[in-house]
Amino acid sequence: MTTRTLPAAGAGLLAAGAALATGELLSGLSDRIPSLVLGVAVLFVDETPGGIVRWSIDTLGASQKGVLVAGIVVVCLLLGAVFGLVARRDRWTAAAGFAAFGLFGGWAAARGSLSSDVGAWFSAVLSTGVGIASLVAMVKPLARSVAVTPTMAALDRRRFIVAASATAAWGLFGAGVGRFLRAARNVDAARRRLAAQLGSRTGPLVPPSVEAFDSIAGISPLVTPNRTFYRIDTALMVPQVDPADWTLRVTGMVDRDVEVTFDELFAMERVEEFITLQCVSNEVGGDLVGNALWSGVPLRAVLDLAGVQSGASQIVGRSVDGWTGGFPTSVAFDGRPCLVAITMNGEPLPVEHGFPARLVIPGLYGYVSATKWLTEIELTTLEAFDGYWIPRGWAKDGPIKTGSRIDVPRRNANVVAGLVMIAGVAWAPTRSIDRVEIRIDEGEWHMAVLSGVLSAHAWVQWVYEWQASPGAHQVQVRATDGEGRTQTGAIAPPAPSGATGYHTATIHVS
Ligand SMILES: Nc1nc2c(c(=O)[nH]1)N[C@H]1C(S)=C(S)[C@@H](COP(=O)(O)O)O[C@H]1N2
Ligand SMILES: [Mo]
Repeated sequence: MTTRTLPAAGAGLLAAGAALATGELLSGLSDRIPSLVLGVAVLFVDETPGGIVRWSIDTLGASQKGVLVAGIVVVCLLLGAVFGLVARRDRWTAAAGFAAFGLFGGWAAARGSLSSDVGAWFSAVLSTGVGIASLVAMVKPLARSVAVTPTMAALDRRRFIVAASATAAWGLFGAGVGRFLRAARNVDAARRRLAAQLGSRTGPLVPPSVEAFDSIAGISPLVTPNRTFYRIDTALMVPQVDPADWTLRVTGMVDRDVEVTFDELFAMERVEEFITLQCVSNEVGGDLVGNALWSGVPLRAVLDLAGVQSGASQIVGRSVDGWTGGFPTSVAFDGRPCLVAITMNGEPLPVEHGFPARLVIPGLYGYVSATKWLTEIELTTLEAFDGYWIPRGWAKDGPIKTGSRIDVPRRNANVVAGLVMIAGVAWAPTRSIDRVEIRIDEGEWHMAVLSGVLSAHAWVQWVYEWQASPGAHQVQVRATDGEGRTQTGAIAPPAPSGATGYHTATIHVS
């Protein structure tokens, strides 16, 4: 360990930071240039075995993305430090290390379908160049300072400090400005314009004829507000899709390929429906489920423009970032309101929920059906293509299982003996809910009272008034769908086709 170990490692770290920041700055300057860091992150999500991705999505949720990106940056900086140490002896090897890294970043970013390959490689070459140049500028004076006079050593020290400061400043500038520019290039303005075009809704979302139990403290509202609606997707950066540049193509086993612009879609007749959407990863009692009023063009109408060929047994939705989900063609023609949705609860789709258009298919888990940032609908066969999650271990079919959840009292809540409200929601999209029952300490099942019904595809709220006696009690819920089938009490995990079992809450009564 020499006195120059730390400066050399620091030089490498700063050079790597400057290289990454250059990439961020370039990606901020143009839509056509992808972020190298995000490219690597996407590669990671795409190529790790299903279990790891699933684990990170389940356990880290939305913050998973930030953690992944931060991890990649840290690894890059540490590798830069190693290259810095190497550079003391051998600048060529260090430069080759940077180049290899740039190559990897460029390749990862070019794989992504969101921007151009040329943009990715341009960014990779320039970023690598900045990294190598700044490393050399810093290491040169470091390497020389062995065999010179004290005055020259002092001069070299000054040169090192100047080069290191300039590199650090560039890194901070590039990263900061890059992120700022990227944030400024979002589609909020386009979304506001669409909102104005749609006009404001008059009246509440829930029709006056439908009784809601929203006044029960702690119950899930009958309609889930957009800002609290769960979000699940593989997108590391929410795709910013301007309706002006957007088209929807219908391809594959169709009589003619069609491509509709947003204005053309907007001009088509729209329908609206309350539909409960659920993620297959939702645990019993979990919150990856929500109910919204969606409006859009019936999927059928869009398919009819292209003419679906007989034999096309699967409809695949593809997003601008390449994600896919597929379901049987029959679903689009069996009468349920499948939508190419453009609004959610009376507003344009929030950007995280698929602006400007997404699929909403009643009765199917999101992973096989609810393609956000939709850009292509491909007709194919069930055998010929598997959507994103299928090779990662999830079932090919994804019908939503009948579910019910206790919202209040909260788990492990303390309540006072006497009359206690037990309340929650229950859903069986396309089949509707017939009844909800409650049992205490595995006793008899008791009928709960149901709220009004928004649609056969939407959840209902339920409430049961319980005469609670002191002690710890176990409360369970089960629902029966409109076809007379009651939820199973058999416990199954979310993978591969959705969790089952009764939601159970332990309640302490004093
Ligand atoms: N483009 C894209 N669409 C997607 C996904 C995705 O990863 N990418 N995830 C799906 C999954 S698994 C679910 S559960 C729903 C969630 O929709 P939400 O985020 O609007 O609640 O979106 C579906 N659509
Ligand atoms: Mo999901």
